Amino acid sequence: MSSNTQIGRARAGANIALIKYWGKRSGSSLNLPATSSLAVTLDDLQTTTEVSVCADFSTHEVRLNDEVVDDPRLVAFLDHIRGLVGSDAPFARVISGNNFPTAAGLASSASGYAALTLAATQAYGLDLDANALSVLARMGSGSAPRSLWSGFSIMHRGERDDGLDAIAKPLLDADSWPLEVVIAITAHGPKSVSSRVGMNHTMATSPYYSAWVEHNEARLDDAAAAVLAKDFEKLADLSEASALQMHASAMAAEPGVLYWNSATMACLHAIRDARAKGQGVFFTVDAGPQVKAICLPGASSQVADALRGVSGVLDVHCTQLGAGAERL
Ligand code: 2P0
Repeated sequence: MSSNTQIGRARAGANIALIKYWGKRSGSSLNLPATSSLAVTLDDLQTTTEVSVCADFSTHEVRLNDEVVDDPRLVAFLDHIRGLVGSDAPFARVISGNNFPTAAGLASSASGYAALTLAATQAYGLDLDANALSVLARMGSGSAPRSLWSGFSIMHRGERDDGLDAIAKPLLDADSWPLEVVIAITAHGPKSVSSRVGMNHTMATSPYYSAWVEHNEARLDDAAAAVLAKDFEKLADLSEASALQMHASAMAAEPGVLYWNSATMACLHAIRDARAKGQGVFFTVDAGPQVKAICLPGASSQVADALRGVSGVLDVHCTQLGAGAERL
């Protein structure tokens, strides 16, 4: 490798939204979300990324989990960062790895673009503040800015056309309320419909889409207050409603976007049953068939045992809340 190679390295945890993002503001190419969202960053599901930039490279090249990826979205993202440096800036080589399944409904694009944002800006020598990093990460993936922060964060939809206020802000760090997360894997392999395709199709065809946006936005302030007050029951009610209404809007699209399988539904009932018996747990489901159970500190091992016993559950992972993305 040439001696004028510059390298950046970073890691980021996946995040799980409790108040969901599903849909974009129309009429913009800046990937602006239609709704604000509130999420928790996870400790154990990590992306680690190294970016090298060098005048000898004639194109961008990306390797994910040891395989070359030909993804126009990733190339456009790298080109955008390169353009911030100058039209004669060098190309980048990216080596990235997830310690968890990619594109399976476990928020790999969030941790991926958060880690890539930090590593690429370091390699290109760009000194950006937290808000500018958020803007950049959002261009890659609307959920990615949330992974820049520890514990609980809010991704604001923003009002400006230039997207400079569509950024994530920290709400409460992981140590201040160490909730636990149990993930029930109900299918292996990538999901059938990507988040981006699923949300665009919902926007275009679902009669419930506008109701979803209106109700979800109204819920965000209450959820943020519940986090700050550590009011688990309130957060549970708001989060389950957000997840179910997101999926209801997607299912009502034409044709309907159906991410769940029968084990997904069985897990939701198991978690409802556990909660009815007094356990501190609630569910959320993202764009895929996996179920995430959010648990009060100390409650996850009992919840994990219950989910292991659900027919169709293939695997169960437990994780704590984690730190925000960082350079290595
Ligand atoms: C969320 N999801 O709030 C929601 C719930 C999936 C279901 O954010 O198009 O991969 O790259 O901005 O960030 C997934 O959306 O979508 C997502 P793009 P992204 O976690």
